[in-house]
Amino acid sequence: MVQVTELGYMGIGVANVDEWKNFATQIVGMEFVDEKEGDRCYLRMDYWHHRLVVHANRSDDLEYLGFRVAGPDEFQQMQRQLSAAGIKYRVASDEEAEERRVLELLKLADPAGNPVEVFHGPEIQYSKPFHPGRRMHGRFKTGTGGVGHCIVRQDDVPAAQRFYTALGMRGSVEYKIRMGKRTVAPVFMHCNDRDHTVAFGIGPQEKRINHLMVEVENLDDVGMTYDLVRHHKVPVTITPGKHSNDHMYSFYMRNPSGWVFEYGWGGRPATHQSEYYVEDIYGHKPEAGGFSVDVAPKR
Ligand code: MBD
Ligand code: FE
Repeated sequence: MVQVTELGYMGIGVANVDEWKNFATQIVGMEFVDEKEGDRCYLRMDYWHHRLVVHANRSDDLEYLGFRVAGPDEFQQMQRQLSAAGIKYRVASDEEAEERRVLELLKLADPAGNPVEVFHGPEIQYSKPFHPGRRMHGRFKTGTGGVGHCIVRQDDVPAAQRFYTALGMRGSVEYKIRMGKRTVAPVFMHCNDRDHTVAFGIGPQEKRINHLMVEVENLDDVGMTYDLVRHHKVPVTITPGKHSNDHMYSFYMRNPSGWVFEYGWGGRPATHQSEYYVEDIYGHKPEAGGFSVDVAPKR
């Protein structure tokens, strides 16, 4: 079975590009690149041409998730694998692949309709070292773990689990959290050493995306970012704490689109065996809006 190897890039739609530029560079520490394409800009975290594409389209939500496969053979094999699983996809045109700065590209959607792309061959700019938007002690921890992880909306969790398994991921329920009469049992999927790359099953969500987690190599960058967030009064949705599954020390803050960034350090590698937890190690208390899982189900 061929596997996706990482969340390589993500597209987001935003209403206020200036506010996003300020947030991404001055709060998060990403590098902002404007190539004068008019309707989009880029955010860098490492040598890649970009890790986030910021589309000026007012959606204030996820536009697509870009999953990498190793090369041309895996790209062909993935198409056979998707067909065998009954998943519809489209091979993107050369222009569409170039638009994403990749060699080849597939376009599909997960069971909740979140746009998904599978690609190989990203443009890596080794002549253009990452230049953080503001001082950083270290760097973003991307590498083989990709951009980070995200929690996305799914209304049929088993269907979503089957879909991401067909992409070559593994995973299962990792928490059973009591919320009054309800139990929330989110599923966490991984495809590399990062504990999870995509997770879902936290209940109804207004947006496609709940949060994107980015990881830094130096704990002091979490501390410095937290001070910046408090100084600039960015809403903290979850206070600093440590997760039971990936052992990540992190906090969560609201971004200008109203969804959330998780800023973490010290994640442990995926265990590759299933476990579940009923609470985190410490911290992670809800503040401005919390986990957004305490809303009543819509149906
Ligand atoms: C995570 O990264 C996370 O966001 C949640 C809600 C639980 C465990 C790990
Ligand atoms: Fe997370």
